[in-house]
Amino acid sequence: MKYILYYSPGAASFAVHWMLVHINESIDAVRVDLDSGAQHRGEYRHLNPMGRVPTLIIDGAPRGESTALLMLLAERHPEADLAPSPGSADRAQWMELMIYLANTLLPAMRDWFYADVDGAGIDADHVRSLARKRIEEVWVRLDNNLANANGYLVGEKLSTVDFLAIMLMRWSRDMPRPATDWPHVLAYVTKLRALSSFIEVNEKEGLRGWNNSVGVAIDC
Ligand SMILES: N[C@@H](CCC(=O)N[C@@H](CS)C(=O)NCC(=O)O)C(=O)O
Repeated sequence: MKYILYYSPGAASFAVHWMLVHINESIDAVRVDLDSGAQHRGEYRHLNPMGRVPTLIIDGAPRGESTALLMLLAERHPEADLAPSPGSADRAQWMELMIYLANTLLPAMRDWFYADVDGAGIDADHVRSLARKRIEEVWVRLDNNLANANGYLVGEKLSTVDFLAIMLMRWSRDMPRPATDWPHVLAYVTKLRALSSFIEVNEKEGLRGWNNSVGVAIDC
């Protein structure tokens, strides 16, 4: 049964969309207009009670949470080899980084972008200030990891961690210190943005900027 992905360009759905493009899965992609609040209305709220993207319909059932979806897709498509197999040397690091990004970076990003909406507006600057600190701590850690790596965050090859990390690094592009301020992160981003699947998913989502030929952000 074909996957149906509910997405918004460049949003938390991006990593899932990229992985599906990368493994050549033919999907139905349905755009959710976040600006008009479509995520909080009607049928979509039945699919995703929190009113967020992504939602991926898998065998007829709606599933959410980008990190979980990446892990699930890796399990469903072992031939794509996008997660170290259980018991392998790299498995522990893969799990640790997937959870670290989901637990630490994603919530801090949410705070950075949604401080005014999710909390009391009066506290928003303080929330953003703490979020920025947490986010930059992650870039420091990943930069250190990448200094001793071979171009990928886990082992010697592409994995779901890279889809997730690149999506989150992209989100930082208009922050006071984007992830690409860190030299090993910059080299890593440059390498992964050259992947044909990255270029293709950007085209499919209509994203401009933050690629190796332009490097300047235009869209959200
Ligand atoms: N933890 C969730 C975060 C999802 C999320 O916050 N998505 C944002 C877009 S990046 C969203 O749907 N925002 C719409 C809203 O909150 O109204 C995941 O990783 O899937």
